[in-house]
Amino acid sequence: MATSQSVVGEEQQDNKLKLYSYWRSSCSFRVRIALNLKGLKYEYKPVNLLKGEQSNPEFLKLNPVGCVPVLVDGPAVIFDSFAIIMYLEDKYPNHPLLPRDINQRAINFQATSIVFSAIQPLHNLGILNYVGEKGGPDAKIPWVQSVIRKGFTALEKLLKEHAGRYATGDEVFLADIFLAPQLHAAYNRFNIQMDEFPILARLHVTYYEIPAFREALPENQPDAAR
Ligand SMILES: N[C@@H](CCC(=O)N[C@@H](CS)C(=O)NCC(=O)O)C(=O)O
Repeated sequence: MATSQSVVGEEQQDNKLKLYSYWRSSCSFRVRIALNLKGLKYEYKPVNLLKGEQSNPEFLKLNPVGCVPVLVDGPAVIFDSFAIIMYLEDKYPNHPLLPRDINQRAINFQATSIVFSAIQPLHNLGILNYVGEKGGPDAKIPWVQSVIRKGFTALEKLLKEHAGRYATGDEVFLADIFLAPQLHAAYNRFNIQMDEFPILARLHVTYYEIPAFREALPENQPDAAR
């Protein structure tokens, strides 16, 4: 994986996959897992969220929302982790990320949606800054913990009926790609007590055994703060 230092002023000239990512971004982590599972090599383009590079005019041309991740695949520029992963699934069929069974697919979408609509957006950087401004810095962690606990309670109930070795059976699918980064953040950043969530706690351990997940870990990215 090649690395470049800045998003500013770079041309999109070649056809190599490029991923605009921030090491600690859970949304970028999802896409890194999907790329790795599909065996796709990509150029890593760091966007430093703490320095505000997501609001840089050059970056806003790629993603007007001002968020990572963004995938560039030749002329295609795609933002939003779910859209990117669905694009990868359609274009690169190697290692399908969705099961064929429609019920199992629906469970994958349900679990995925809990993470991408009921957990992560409620504790992203912008929201946390707002909570900190309104309630003081000490308000941030309790807020994140309550959001994650609520989402994990729903996930634990959902997966009780469906989990196998992985979230929705014995193969790695979309739900796992969304769960692993959320679990990593819960353990490593937000100190969530996991006793109430035995299935999720077991999955967290299992994900570390998969090379595609390990290589996508925040701490293994070129822009990781050491
Ligand atoms: N729905 C988007 C959400 C993207 C998102 O929230 N990205 C975060 C990092 S995980 C970000 O770039 N935040 C920057 C900010 O809030 O300023 C996705 O799944 O890609």
